[in-house]
Amino acid sequence: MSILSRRKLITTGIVATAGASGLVVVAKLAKRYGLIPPDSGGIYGPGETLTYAAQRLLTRHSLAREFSRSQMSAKPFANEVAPLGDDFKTFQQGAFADWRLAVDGMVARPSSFSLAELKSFPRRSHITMIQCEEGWSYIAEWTGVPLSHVLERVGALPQVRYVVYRSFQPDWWESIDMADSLHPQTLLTYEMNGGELPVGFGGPLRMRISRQLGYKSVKYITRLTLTDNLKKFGKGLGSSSPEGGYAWFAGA
Ligand SMILES: Nc1nc2c(c(=O)[nH]1)N[C@H]1C(S)=C(S)[C@@H](COP(=O)(O)O)O[C@H]1N2
Ligand SMILES: [Mo]
Repeated sequence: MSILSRRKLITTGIVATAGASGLVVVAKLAKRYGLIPPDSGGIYGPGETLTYAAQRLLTRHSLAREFSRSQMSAKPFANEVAPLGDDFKTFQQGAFADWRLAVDGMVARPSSFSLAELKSFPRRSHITMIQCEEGWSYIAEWTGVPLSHVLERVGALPQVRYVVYRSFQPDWWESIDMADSLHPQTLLTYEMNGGELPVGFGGPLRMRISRQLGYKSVKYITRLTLTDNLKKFGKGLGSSSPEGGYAWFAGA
């Protein structure tokens, strides 16, 4: 949590310097521009709103730092995941030929894509750092199709405000706003460091969110749902993270 709490400290510092009137301005702006995060209730709620609103007002289009090839980590660390089970093994034995990405919700054309189809779409790579909330990090090259391209392809409706993404592991699901969904570094990745994305790192398909902590980069993606309202998903807090005590917005 160190990065998050440091960020909160900085944002809180800015606001403290700006004085009480500054806080009122941020709250008003947040409301006016719909910058209230789904986990804005509870004791950390005002802090979450402040962090999210300030970030979106100041850095909506900013890029995560990209590194050079020589800075890539020699030994990236794959965080352990819960056992994937026999159904996953069956997919794996078939070289994931049967893996599908379903796209539904507020779209003109609900769709389902194979990996081969996703790989035939425009591809982008970036060498960025992934940081776990527990403190460790590594730098790797990620390659995949920009999420924005998939959204365009399925005909995202103009009312869409969030993309919910789900994993083969039902306990792992997240959502992001349109600033991140349309962000050029947000990729549905299928390659890492120039090779196939290993299962340990989320293969065959992993959402890579470059500007947020590692837990937003969910592994084993199976479904995207476009929505204007996060209340109907899980406990209504936007993702599984706030249900476990972590922030929905994890700007790193
Ligand atoms: N499906 C799934 N996605 C996941 C996780 C997980 O356990 N299952 N762990 C998350 C966490 S907490 C982090 S920090 C990163 C770790 O990424 P890495 O294994 O590439 O280091 O993946 C995230 N995505
Ligand atoms: Mo993590």
